[in-house]
Amino acid sequence: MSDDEINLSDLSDDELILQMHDDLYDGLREEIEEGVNLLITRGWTPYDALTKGLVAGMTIVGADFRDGILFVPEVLLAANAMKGGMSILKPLLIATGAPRMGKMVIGTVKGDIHDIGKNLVGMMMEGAGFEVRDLGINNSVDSYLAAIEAEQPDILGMSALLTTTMPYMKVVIDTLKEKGMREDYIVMVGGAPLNEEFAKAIGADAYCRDAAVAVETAKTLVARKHNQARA
Ligand code: B1M
Repeated sequence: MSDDEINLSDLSDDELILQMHDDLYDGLREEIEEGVNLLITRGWTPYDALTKGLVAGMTIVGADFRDGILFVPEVLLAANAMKGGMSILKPLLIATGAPRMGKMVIGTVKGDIHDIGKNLVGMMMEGAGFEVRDLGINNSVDSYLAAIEAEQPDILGMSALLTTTMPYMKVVIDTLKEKGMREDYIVMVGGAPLNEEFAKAIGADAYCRDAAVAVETAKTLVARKHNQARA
């Protein structure tokens, strides 16, 4: 290690978080993994490590991407570093021993390859006791339909990060309606460019601002669905 290299374990928690934001920005996967491990050994909850260390760092990357300061290759490196950190947190988020809550099929819509947020939602849902079938990115209507027919989930979750791909969610929902299947599933949607109004307009059951909201919404809507089924 050269003299000017930073030893992450020498940093206070606040300094470590700021350093992790820098390391995420620079796409340094190993450093991010080390930072996440350090936070966990210092007693941070996986959720706090995720939101304060990784998600907050990715917000800075997003702003500079928007402003033309960062470009796709750099953002890909940042995304790769983020995934490194998430892979450490995933088993910790899942290992809560939560009771089985229901099942969700989730995927990013056609034309869209953003998957970090969707992966996060999947992890948090698993951590809350949901069984999750992740369809990955770039899903066509047929892909969603095949998965829900095979899996018979309680919830269909769709993610879109682009204003050009978010309308595809309506295509999926309209197809469910045409096939008389819409009422069989709770449809939850999310992604940075969406909002409540959009979700309502396309006929989704709920818009989820983030992964924590997705979990709470899923719990509420699944409980309501099961109560209706019993009535
Ligand atoms: Co893209 N990209 N990108 N990108 N990218 C955005 C989305 C953008 C806002 C950047 C910007 O300009 N500021 C912009 C979209 C603008 C717009 O549509 N108006 C943009 C663009 C333009 C593009 C390209 C077109 C760039 C280009 O090629 N010129 C291209 C498109 C590729 C494609 O999809 N066809 C592109 C490519 C990429 C990379 C491949 C480089 C990379 C993706 C890597 C990956 O995902 N594996 C990338 C990234 C990383 C981003 C930003 C910087 C970060 C996204 C992210 O991971 N955020 C993003 C800027 C931003 O969003 N601020 C940007 C962190 C994540 C935790 O948050 O995904 O919002 P998020 O998920 C949250 C909530 O939204 C919610 O919960 C999550 C967790 O809390 N949520 C759900 C998400 N999905 C949900 C589903 C649910 C519920 C909740 O279901 C129930």
